[in-house]
Amino acid sequence: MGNSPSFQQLKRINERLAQDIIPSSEEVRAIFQLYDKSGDGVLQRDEGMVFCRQVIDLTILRVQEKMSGELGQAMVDELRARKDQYATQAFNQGDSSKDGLLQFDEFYQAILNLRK
Ligand SMILES: [Ca+2]
Repeated sequence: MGNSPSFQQLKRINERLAQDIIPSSEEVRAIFQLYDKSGDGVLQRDEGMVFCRQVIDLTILRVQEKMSGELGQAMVDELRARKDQYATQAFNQGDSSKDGLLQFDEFYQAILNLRK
C-alpha cells in the first residue's frame, strides 16, 4: 500500500478535505481516471474495489496518526484483517444506484464523504 499514484492523490485530497478545501470536479475526475483502467468512464467492481481498499488504507493511516496505544493498534489490526469486507461495504454504500458500478457522481460523493 501507499506508493501507487492513485493512493498518493487520494491522500493529498484527503489532507485538503481535512482543511475544508473541497476538490473541484476536474481534480476528482483526474483521480477517477487513474482507477478507470478500462477507460470507459465508469468503475467496474474490480476497479472500484481498488479505490475502496485504498479508502480503508487511508482510514488505517488516520487511526495510526490519531490513536496511540492498544486501542489504536486493535483498530488497525481489525481494519487490516477485514479490509476486503470493509472495502466491499464501502463499494456498496458508494454505489447508490445499485447497478454494481461506480459512476463519476457516486465516486465524487464518496470522495466528499472522506471528510466524515
Ligand atoms: Ca452505480
